Amino acid sequence: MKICFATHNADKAREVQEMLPANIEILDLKSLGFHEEIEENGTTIRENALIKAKAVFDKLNIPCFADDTGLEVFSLNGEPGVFSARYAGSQKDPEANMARLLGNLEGKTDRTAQFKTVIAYIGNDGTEHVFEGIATGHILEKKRGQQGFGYDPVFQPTGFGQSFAEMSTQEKNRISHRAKAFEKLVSYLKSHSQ
Ligand code: ITT
Repeated sequence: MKICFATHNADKAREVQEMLPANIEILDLKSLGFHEEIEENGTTIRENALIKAKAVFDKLNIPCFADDTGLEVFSLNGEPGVFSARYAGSQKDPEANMARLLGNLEGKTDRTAQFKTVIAYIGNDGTEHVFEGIATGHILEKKRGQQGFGYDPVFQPTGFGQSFAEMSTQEKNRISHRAKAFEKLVSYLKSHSQ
């Protein structure tokens, strides 16, 4: 069974492949000759994941999944959410995004937040399935740590004394929003590929 992962990132595709048995083959967009930019113009993380998966399924006609992730801060009404990558502008600069976030939280006592990953999967017959992974935590007053990417230096997961950026990749991957969503997808694919 061949399944497309709607990403241009071959490393992401390899990571998922390693979680799956050999009868399921994960192909990224490049290896399928899909080079178009997909416009992520949804108003939610879920919508964007579905937009990406549908665009690729419509073109390639094989089972396909796409992921989208955002950071939701409760006292900011869920911001940056679907705008996480370009919170401080189209240059998608993580430092500027974190600076804007810390600025917007100045003076607020509630700093609770969650990372959310949504994976949209479209099966052979066009049916849609959605898998969600959440990591709860809070936004720190200041950046801490050098690992990871994006908002990791300002996010401390619930039950831990370290920010995501102070954890090793393996530690973060055990508890992350992305890992949880992919575990759900993988267990679905395993039980539906016989
Ligand atoms: P693709 O859609 O091309 O995969 P993207 O940059 O849009 O890449 P995501 O949808 O996965 O990436 O994430 C949106 C933004 O949220 C991303 O730019 C980061 O700033 C942030 N982000 C996502 N996952 C994160 C994580 O695990 N830790 C910290 N920040 C994260």
